[in-house]
Amino acid sequence: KPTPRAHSYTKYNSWDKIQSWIASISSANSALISKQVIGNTYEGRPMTVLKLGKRSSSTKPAIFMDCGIHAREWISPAFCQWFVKEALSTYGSDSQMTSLLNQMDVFVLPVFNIDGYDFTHKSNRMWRKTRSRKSGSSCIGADPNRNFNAGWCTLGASSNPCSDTFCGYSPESEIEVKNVADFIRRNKSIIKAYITVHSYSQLLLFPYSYTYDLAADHSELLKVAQGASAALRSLYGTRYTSGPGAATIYPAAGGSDDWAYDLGVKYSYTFELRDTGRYGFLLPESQIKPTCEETMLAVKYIAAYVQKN
Ligand code: ING
Ligand code: ZN
Repeated sequence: KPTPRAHSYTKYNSWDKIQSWIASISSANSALISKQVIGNTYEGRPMTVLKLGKRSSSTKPAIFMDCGIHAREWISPAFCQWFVKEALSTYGSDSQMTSLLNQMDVFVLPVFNIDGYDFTHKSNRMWRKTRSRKSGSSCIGADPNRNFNAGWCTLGASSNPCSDTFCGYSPESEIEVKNVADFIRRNKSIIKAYITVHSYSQLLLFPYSYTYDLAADHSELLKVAQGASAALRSLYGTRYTSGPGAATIYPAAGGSDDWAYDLGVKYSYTFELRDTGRYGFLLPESQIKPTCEETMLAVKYIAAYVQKN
């Protein structure tokens, strides 16, 4: 058995490293973490959701968070790893984290689009989509954030399989999307918030992106987003803009946050992490720590709000 080496939270880890980390962190913290495979990716890699929270005799409400929907947005999986580490290391000392994990569970999917993420490490750093194939097209993959069943393929998405925003052949045609949607549907009664982490642009978005119509909970979603952005900014002065996706970034149908919201998950947010374009997807590793630290404040702000509401 090889000597275990410490996991680095300030590097962009390969899928192989993240997979070993998932196994070791959950076996070393069995009082606070359990894991479950929600299905396999197109290429057969296991999609593992970590459940963080103190064991309880009663059913707890939960928050679901995913990272790495898009392959090239490397800061996103780095944040999910950071979040898990911070949750474990501050449980028992940070009163907010302790109370959160006592009262709620947080489901974390560290890498949603594992096949794509692996491909960006081995072949094409700028790949965005999944890696699924279909006979009749030589182009590979669909955009998982256009493949959810929310105004599917009506706006800001392409029906051309060669496009980077290809919506797929049908809603949930991508197995990764189906696995996550099935998990959230199965746990619909306990999931109170959905958080999905992307990069870049420094935005905190909420529904809708598939229409310019305002969500029924627009003012509350905006108020919470603005509070979270202020918390984030308090650490290093990083400025985030909050608003509904369509008006704030661009109209785009088939996104996960819109789908979760329409399913009934009221607090549904998309983060677009650092930066605003200087490095873009190629954010230097030196920015992993400050980006994750400030993002923790925003996620904890949302979690605390959801916990008391
Ligand atoms: N941005 C998101 C994208 O999928 C988005 C923006 C958010 C679209 C929510 C739809 C719904 O295009 C990035 N950087 O991926
Ligand atoms: Zn993205």
